[in-house]
Amino acid sequence: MNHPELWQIRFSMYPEKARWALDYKQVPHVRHSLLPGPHVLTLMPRFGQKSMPILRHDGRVLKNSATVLDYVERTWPDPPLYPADAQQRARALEIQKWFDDEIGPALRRAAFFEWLPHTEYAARVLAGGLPAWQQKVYVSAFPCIRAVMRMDMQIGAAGAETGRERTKEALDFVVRHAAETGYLIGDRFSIADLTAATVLQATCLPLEYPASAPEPRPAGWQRWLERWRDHPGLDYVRRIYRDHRGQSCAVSE
Ligand SMILES: N[C@@H](CCC(=O)N[C@@H](CS)C(=O)NCC(=O)O)C(=O)O
Repeated sequence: MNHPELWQIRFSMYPEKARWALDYKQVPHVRHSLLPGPHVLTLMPRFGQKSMPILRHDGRVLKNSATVLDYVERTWPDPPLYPADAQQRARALEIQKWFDDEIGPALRRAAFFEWLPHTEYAARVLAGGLPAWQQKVYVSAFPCIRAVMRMDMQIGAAGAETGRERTKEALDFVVRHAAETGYLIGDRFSIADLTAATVLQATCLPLEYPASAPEPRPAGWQRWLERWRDHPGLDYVRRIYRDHRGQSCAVSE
């Protein structure tokens, strides 16, 4: 059986979009989980790109989460993630693009600003699931890896401030636009909700998110979560995860 293969980081938003779409459509797939840092050595020689998700299926290689989701939608159309109506579909894809290109990177800068300084905690979450000795090696290497991540994602105090503003803007957006039907487009779950909930999951860590965020949490990370605790947008994120995330269809990880 020719299963699609997904290259991913477990604890990350854009690969989560791809996992969710495949799980939602009950497509069995193989996940290759990589660690930030060493991932470059695996991906660059093979795909000439270091950012994930990357999906390989039937001789095709799809890069970038929107392209991956478009392929998944066309290849396994049921249940649909794209609205049937052309205007609604265009609007849903616009919302996906806004979350992908603007909100995601801004939110990630703000969240990582609080999260990355906690070496042991951050490295162990990223290396979750690996044997203890590999986690230990990763913790030791993490200060160097983190320096590259900070440069790559332009993480700093100014970006964190903007990131918090944009996160609030996005939470306000979902409250406003899902007020009538519970969904961002029309009256059913679509790619717009999948993307919004995925990008915003870091504000409330829904139970169904398939990566762990163990307690006790370091102070900065706890402060980030408490900042959003009373925002009504979290009800939307948790509800979308609870009602639509579904079970993993990974055949091996
Ligand atoms: N716009 C891209 C963003 C992808 C992205 O930033 N992926 C992150 C994981 S959340 C990544 O792979 N980072 C590692 C790197 O770029 O080296 C998409 O939608 O796929």
